[in-house]
Parts: sequence; structure tokens; C-alpha cells
Amino acid sequence: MILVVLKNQVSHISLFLDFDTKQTCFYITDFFYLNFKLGNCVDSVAVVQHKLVHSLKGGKMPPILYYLPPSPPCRCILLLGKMLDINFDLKVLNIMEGEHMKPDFVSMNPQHCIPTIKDETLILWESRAILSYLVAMYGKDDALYPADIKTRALVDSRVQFDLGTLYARFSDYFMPTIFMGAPLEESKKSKLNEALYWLECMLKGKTWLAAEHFTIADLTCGVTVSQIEAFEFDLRNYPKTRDWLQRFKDELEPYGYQEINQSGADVLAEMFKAKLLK
Ligand SMILES: N[C@@H](CCC(=O)N[C@@H](CS)C(=O)NCC(=O)O)C(=O)O
Repeated sequence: MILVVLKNQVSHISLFLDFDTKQTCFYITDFFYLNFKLGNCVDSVAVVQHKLVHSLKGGKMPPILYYLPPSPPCRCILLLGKMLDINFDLKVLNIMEGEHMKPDFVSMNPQHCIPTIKDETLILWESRAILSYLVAMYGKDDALYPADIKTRALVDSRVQFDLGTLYARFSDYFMPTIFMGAPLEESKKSKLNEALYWLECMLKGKTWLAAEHFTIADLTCGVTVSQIEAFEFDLRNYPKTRDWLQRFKDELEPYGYQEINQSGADVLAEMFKAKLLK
């Protein structure tokens, strides 16, 4: 067994690499979370370890995900990443501080929105397109985005319903208050209720939105409805939606639901409440 010790100059961190097994077999550090510099990016010890092992194995680097934790479309990607065991190279982009308008990011994504991923030469934004790409590229099977033409058509229909109707109406109703302190508008509330009624109809006699099992349609719509619930919007008229939302939470519990989705939903809910009280 050959061991190579990589030492960091500024601390006592060392990585021991076993060239026979191509595994990092041991590392010592004074401070586990201490960051140090590798090339041009600041990475944690765990990330550096992952990158070194990955490059020794000759595998591709994991996709880079530009994101902000509370953003609902970013939460979808993080949850799917956990389901597919994708070890994203995470780059927080604080849109509240204008980081998404910096030239480096805008030259990559002129629409300057998150989530955005970079997977080797592919740069992709629009969360729902990212979801289907990641399942196709990293899924062990097609369950989350079924290849069967008619099932896929239903998944696409629900995913596009979320983009163009459910999330759009949710955003139209709540976001002006959250970001500009504008008063809530009754006409926009009715539009959101109409979309929720349509979702309720889609769930009639069904466990999941588009297939016999959980798909990316449930993921994207579920994140939207969980945010609506966190804003304490009245969901009493939608019993099938509430039952499905509970199944959605249970399904994602092993993949960090609380930490990834609920905590982000709560952060936005706090921002919303703070604006309502003003
Ligand atoms: N349809 C897009 C929406 C993305 C989006 O609106 N992202 C927000 C954060 S939640 C953003 O990046 N806002 C900054 C900007 O668009 O300039 C998706 O689902 O990815």
C-alpha cells in the first residue's frame, strides 16, 4: 500500500491517499470545518477529499449547483440531489446581495436566476428542466421521470402546470408582499385558490400526481404547496391535497425534508409575516 500525504500549509490538515484502493483512507485536522484553498476555490476538507478521490478514480466531477437555501426552486434540486445521491459542488449565490448580477454569473446565465447547474460543458437553468436532466443523467432508473410515453406526458403536464399556473399564481400573490411590502390582493388570492382547486381535481382517486409512484411532478408541485402551507394559506377546502402533501413529506423525510425544505419554507414564512406586521 502506498500512502501519499497531502499537507495544507496553513493548518495541520493532512489527507492520506491509498493509491492501491484509490480511496482516501484517513485524514487529520485540527478543526473539521476549517476551510482551505485549493486552486481558485475555497472548499471544506470533505469537499477536497471528495474531489481528490474523484479525480484519482478518473470519474467526472459532480455538477456545480448555484443556489440559495430558502429559494423554492433551489430546494427542489437539493431534494432531488439527495434522492439521487448527487454530491453537488454547492455554490451559494446570495441574490439578496446582488451576487447573481456579477459579470461572471451573468456571462454564464444571462437570465441571472437560480437554481443554475454546470455539469461539465452543460449550463442549465429552469428548475424543472434541471430535475428531468438530473434524473436522466444520474438516476439509477427512470422511476422519477418515467420513460413510458403516456406516463411521461402526464408528468410533463403536471410539471408545466406548476411552472405556468400553480407556482406562478403563488408567486404573484405572495412575492410582492415579501419583497416590496405590497398589500395582498384578493383577486390574486382567488386565482391561487382556483389553481389549488385544479390540483385537488388532479388528485382525485390518486396517491401521486402523475403515476402510481412519486415522480418529479410531485416534487415540484409539493415544494410549491408546502410553501403555501408555510404561509398559513387556508387549505381546508383541499383535503386530497393535504393528504398528498403529508405523503410528500413522508416520502422525502429520509432525504432531509426538514433540513432542506421545511427550514427554507419557514425562513420565507418569517419574512412574509414580518412584512404583514409592518
Ligand atoms: N422558473 C425558474 C424561476 C427561478 C427564480 O425565479 N429564481 C429566483 C430565486 S427563487 C431568482 O433567481 N431570482 C433572481 C433573478 O431572477 O434575477 C425556475 O424554476 O428555476
